[in-house]
Amino acid sequence: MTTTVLRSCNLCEAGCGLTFEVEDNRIVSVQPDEHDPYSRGYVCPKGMAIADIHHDPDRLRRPVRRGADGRFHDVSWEEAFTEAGARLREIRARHGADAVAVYFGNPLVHNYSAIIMLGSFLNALGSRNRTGAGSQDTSPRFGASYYLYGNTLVMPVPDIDRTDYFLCVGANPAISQGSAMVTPNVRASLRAIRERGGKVVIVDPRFTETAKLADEHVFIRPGGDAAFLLAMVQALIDAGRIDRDAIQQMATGWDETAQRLRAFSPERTERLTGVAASVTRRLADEFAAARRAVAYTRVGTCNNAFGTLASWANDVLNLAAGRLGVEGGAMFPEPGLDGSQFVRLGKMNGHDRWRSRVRGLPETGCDLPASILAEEIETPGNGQVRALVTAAGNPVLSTPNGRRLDRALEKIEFMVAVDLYINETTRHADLILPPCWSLAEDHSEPLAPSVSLRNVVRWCPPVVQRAADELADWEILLRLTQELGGGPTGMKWVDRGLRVAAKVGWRYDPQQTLDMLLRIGPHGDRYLPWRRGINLRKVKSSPYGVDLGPARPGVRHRLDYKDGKIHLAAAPLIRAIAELERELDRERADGEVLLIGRRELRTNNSWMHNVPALVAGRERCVLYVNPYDAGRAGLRDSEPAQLESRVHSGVVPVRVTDEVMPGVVSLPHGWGHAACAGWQSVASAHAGVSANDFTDDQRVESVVGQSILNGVPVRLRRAESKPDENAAA
Ligand SMILES: Nc1nc2c(c(=O)[nH]1)N[C@H]1C(S)=C(S)[C@@H](COP(=O)(O)OP(=O)(O)OC[C@H]3O[C@@H](n4cnc5c(=O)[nH]c(N)nc54)[C@H](O)[C@@H]3O)O[C@H]1N2
Ligand SMILES: Nc1nc2c(c(=O)[nH]1)N[C@H]1C(S)=C(S)[C@@H](COP(=O)(O)OP(=O)(O)OC[C@H]3O[C@@H](n4cnc5c(=O)[nH]c(N)nc54)[C@H](O)[C@@H]3O)O[C@H]1N2
Ligand code: SF4
Ligand SMILES: [Mo]
Repeated sequence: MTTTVLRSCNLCEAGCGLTFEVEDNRIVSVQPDEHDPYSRGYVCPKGMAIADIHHDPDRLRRPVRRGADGRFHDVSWEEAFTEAGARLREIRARHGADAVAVYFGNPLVHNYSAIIMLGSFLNALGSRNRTGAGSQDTSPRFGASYYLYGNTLVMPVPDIDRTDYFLCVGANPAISQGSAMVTPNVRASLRAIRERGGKVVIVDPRFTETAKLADEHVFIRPGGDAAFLLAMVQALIDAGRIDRDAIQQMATGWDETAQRLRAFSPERTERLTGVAASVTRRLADEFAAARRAVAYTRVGTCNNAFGTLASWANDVLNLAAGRLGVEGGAMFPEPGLDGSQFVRLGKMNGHDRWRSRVRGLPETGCDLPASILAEEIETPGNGQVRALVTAAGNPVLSTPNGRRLDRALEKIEFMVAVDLYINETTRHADLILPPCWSLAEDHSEPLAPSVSLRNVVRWCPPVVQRAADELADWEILLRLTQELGGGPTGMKWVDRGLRVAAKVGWRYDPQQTLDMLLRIGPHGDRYLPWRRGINLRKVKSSPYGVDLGPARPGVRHRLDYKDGKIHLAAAPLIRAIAELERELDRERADGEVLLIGRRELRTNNSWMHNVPALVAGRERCVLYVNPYDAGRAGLRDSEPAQLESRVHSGVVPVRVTDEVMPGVVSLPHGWGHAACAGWQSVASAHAGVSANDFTDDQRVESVVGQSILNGVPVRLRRAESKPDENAAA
């Protein structure tokens, strides 16, 4: 019998609607859901391939242990948990909790039950050495939000479906589908802006797929964004186009901010940004004159020099132009499932409450920057990291100077990975604990609602039933938590109660926590039967979820600050402005070349490369080089180049194109799969090289210490050998 299951895709924030046909617990087809009220039939190639992960013969089905010969052998779940628990407890007892580091990757952000249980696991473990993908894409945004609004997870979201002027800096939503901006079918939304007479402006060192859909594209030197955005605000001040009422009503610290901004005239910032002063002034005029306008910065500005300042400057620009908290501007979601409440409850709301041992980099929202991992493992002394737990992450390919981490992991005492595959990182693990693929679990986006102006809470059932011996991510994390003496909620008295209840057959399920978060959230029923608010039962009763209506204008209702104001002039930001000012006049080396990244529609960070449909066709791991730089280095199209940074020299295939600006080269991240030849047959046949072999773990952003993955100084010359396919270790 064929059954149909509706479900939103959990591979990225867009959450497109998919329709699955299932026969005898086998997925026989995946189609776009034309009836989904939000995505209306839009999906991307990754979503269409989501079931291929489920069917992939290379995906791990059973826990495995690495033998002395480097090969992996099946073990039972019981053996695996007992061994993992014993080793982690032993290392913690001998060297303290910080000796066990934890890295959690991007897919967990789309998995509510895993993220809830990760919190309990971290609680039970008690290590301050925790880090993850968030410290490579969003920590600067979290830091800016923490200081501006008092909460890391209060983020303004561009109201692109109502704006008339979209200034998009350092994001490529036509490919990424939008980050910290839930917008199903971004391309349609961009087209609609232009159709209603509005304008789309893209500021990017590459003429991107999004730029091709825009009215105007402006090249900017990597790392120039904070200066550019501050110059935009200064241009508004010069032109007398500041919305003083909005600033006065909403914020404190404007006078100090304005005083600091004087150094950032469009003329003075020109050298750092590469954006002509006349262009900056014209864009500022257009931004002020448009009926509705919004500025938006994302990952290209975040994993970059001055990333926190750029996120901050973006909000200052919106505020100063009267575009913050208004329709068609940058608005604040008040989600049914409220991430800002989650971080408050979990005591995650903060910055710089502790620092890493070796380099003294600060935590942001409880996470340390991922670039600390290798040095914390290598550097002897009190607090040295001896064990690592990874969950849904691949830091060897996704964090800077990946080869150093690769070498460090060879020597680590003990490592456990919760992952679907044996990959460049998990191949170092003593134990790999594979969850069932997410389609065998229920689904509700835990964090996307916090960055979505369409305030929808949706819950989706599993598409297939998992096999009897499979476990979900949350169950694996719960078992590890229990091995460390903790329980599912992380609250001692509740967990004690749950243990008693378990004796009479009552079973904990993360849906209970989800229900609780919905009920105590901004739209919840507060457990009062007479209240109209939401709970999980109501959410479940409708296949497309509950629509809680449009975002409210204003910002006050989203602030954690008691004075009800946005705080503009926090000390770390003021220090960063001073630092950036010094940078404005720094001489740059002649012929400087900066490496940036690239995402493509058929890639998802470092994984999904084992799906044949997603790696078919032209080679994707190619270095884009401007004809000017190619000429200087004597490079020709389709020939290999020797690419060299402070940390690595390797051979990469070249494409000569004026899509990138002179002085900038672009290589996508997430490739470099040669080391997985025995374990991922498809990915290793399309190995490519890892961009993060070249990025530098010692160069970090100054406020939150995030990895600088874009704007890495490199040298180029003709290569003698063939592309080196990353013959790792
Ligand atoms: N140079 C450069 N580097 C970058 C970036 C860049 O722009 N340039 N971008 C950065 C960004 S934004 C990010 S988010 C990071 C991503 O970096 P990571 O989060 O470290 O890595 P991913 O490539 O997303 O790897 C996801 C891993 O999770 C596994 N996995 C997938 N689904 C599941 C699941 O449901 N459960 C479990 N347990 N495992 C699962 C996959 O097998 C894979 O091993 O990379 C960063 N690195
Ligand atoms: N297809 C696909 N979609 C994805 C992902 C994927 O791997 N593949 N990953 C997902 C994840 S984890 C994330 S975090 C989001 C990220 O989504 P986005 O925030 O849209 O990030 P990117 O697509 O990396 O685009 C960043 C842009 O910044 C540009 N850039 C680089 N350096 C600079 C700079 O200094 N200044 C400026 N102004 N621009 C710069 C790059 O050329 C690039 O066009 O995408 C998500 N969606
Ligand atoms: S854009 Fe693609 S990956 Fe993202 S939710 Fe939609 S179908 Fe899934
Ligand atoms: Mo990301």
